[in-house]
Amino acid sequence: MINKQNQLKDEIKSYSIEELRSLAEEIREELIDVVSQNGGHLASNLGVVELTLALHSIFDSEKDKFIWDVGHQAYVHKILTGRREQLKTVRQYEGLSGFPKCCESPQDCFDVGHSSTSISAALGMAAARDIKKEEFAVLAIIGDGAMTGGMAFEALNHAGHLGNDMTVVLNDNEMSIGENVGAMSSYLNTVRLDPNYTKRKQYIEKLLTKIPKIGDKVVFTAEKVKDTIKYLMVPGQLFEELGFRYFGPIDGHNLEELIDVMKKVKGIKGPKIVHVITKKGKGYKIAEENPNKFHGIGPFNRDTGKPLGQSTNISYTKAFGNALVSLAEKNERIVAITAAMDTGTGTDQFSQRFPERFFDVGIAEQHAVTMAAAFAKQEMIPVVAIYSTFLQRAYDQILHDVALQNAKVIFAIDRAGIVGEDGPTHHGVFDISYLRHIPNMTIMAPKDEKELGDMLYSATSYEGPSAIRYPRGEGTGVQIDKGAFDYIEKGKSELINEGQDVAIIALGSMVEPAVEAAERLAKCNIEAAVINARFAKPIDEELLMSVIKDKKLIITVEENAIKGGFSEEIAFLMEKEKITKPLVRIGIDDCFVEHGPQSLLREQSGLSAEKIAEVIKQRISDAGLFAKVISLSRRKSL
Ligand SMILES: Cc1ncc(C[n+]2csc(CCOP(=O)(O)OP(=O)(O)O)c2C)c(N)n1
Repeated sequence: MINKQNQLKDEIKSYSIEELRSLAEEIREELIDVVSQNGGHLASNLGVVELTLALHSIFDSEKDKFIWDVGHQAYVHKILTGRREQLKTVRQYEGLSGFPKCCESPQDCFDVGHSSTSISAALGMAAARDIKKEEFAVLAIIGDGAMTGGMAFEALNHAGHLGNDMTVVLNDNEMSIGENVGAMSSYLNTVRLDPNYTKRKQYIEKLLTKIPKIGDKVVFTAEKVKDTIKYLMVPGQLFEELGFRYFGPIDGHNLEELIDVMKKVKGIKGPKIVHVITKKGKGYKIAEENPNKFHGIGPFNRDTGKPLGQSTNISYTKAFGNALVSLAEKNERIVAITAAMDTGTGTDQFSQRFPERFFDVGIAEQHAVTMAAAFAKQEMIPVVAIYSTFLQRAYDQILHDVALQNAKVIFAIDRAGIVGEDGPTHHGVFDISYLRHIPNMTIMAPKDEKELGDMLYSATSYEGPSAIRYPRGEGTGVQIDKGAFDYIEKGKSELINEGQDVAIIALGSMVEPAVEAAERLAKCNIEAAVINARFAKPIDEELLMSVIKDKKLIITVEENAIKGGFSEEIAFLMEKEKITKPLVRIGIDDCFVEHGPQSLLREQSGLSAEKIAEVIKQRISDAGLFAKVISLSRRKSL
């Protein structure tokens, strides 16, 4: 895939600073062009143009390991490592991934998409290198947002202890997706705000070397003095205490300074941290002024920054945010917790309305869940809003801290199902599987955005933990009366269509295509009953049994991995009730779904109305289930 002849990373090693500067400008233009057309992570990439050029000027990514944290900011790295031409395909189906991907280039040495993994990965590579007595540099490039994640702290702690040669490049733009939170962020702020820091540090270090070392007591005192002065005067001391040599803060848009420091760092062994200050959205005024919006964005007009393509219906995220605020207005026990994703999860509205009941914990999903369990123990009603894919991080906390104590925590699981262009690191197709087997857990999925509000409302009066999973994107456009909710009894499904031949049991986002599939089948004289399951657990045994007992074929449809998914619940029911009718399970196969448009990926995974109808018809015909259908199945289209 890589154009070996023309890798910019090799060419730039002989570039003057002037040439690098003009390349930086060219790259910025390309980034804005491509992302305005394809969508993607613009602001973070614009912020690391000079940093990436400096790293590639000094290190060689064919030998040295560049490990990007989260990986959303690696577009410039892709441009420099033989993928400049292909960048226009980024995030498109069969095009470049929006994240580092080893199968795309050997210079992407570690697959990523989730936050705070880079220092662990760097340490593993450095330790392996040292055992094998090889020689290469290892760089973890991590943002200040990703630095709030527990894994980053765990890895720093361990790396300082092991002492392997590696460099952490801390790309500090004072932002996570939105404003960064936490004590680490405040700490970095004190370092960042001290313009005379470097000069003072050099002066103090010179001074300290002059303290005479005569006799134990004096040495001890001298060391104490050194420590105290250093602590007071060296803002990077926290990292030094952890066993890292600290360099910085460095202007991340000053190529000379960056290159100079990278050269120095390359010559020093052991764990090092280079603290680089960058500006998110640098060079594109609209993004600089609104870095949150341009963190991850769909296609937009590059002159105005306005998104292209208007949605007609409100999104599930927005519907959730609205319902949460309405409920919290009447119930003071409701608190909302998010892990660095207030806008993404729609909790931003809640945060403005009820700041004292809102908690953005940073990129710390595990902590978010345990904190929620404790809120529940104190009779509060915590709503934890986290994307399906990121909640994977907190499996043990859900099991050990929430479910085991039957704590009433409500999980609002956004982006459940196929998300589209962000690809396999972000598809939320495992949450039913990782939640279903946990005792005490209730799992729901609404058929539309109104039902999402009803489920949230109902969950506030269920006992124990519940999870509501809903997809990325627009709702169905159903009418919602603000603040008016219908109670859904726990475990109660809804029969949408009667039909005497087959039963389609659909969950959440799959109810709409299932209804459409039934309409297609009806044209072929196949009568399909459609059930809106609503609950993946507990299931509505009574209603399900009444519908499926006399059908010739039972079909389940879910936007989750088939393995461990909702269909297993139906299979268990059929086994228990000794129903031997054929069961067709439609869902995500045992594979990772690649990136591309959400609708295309759904179609390819067999989750469109057309595909559902085709499979049912095929199955009926293969098994010769009933005569009227066999003859009809010879018709070409449904
Ligand atoms: C475990 C996990 N939680 C949440 C996210 C969503 N996310 C992607 S980037 C990001 C912010 C990263 O901020 P930072 O590391 O400072 O990078 P920047 O974009 O500011 O350069 C978040 C929260 C994620 N990728 N992984």
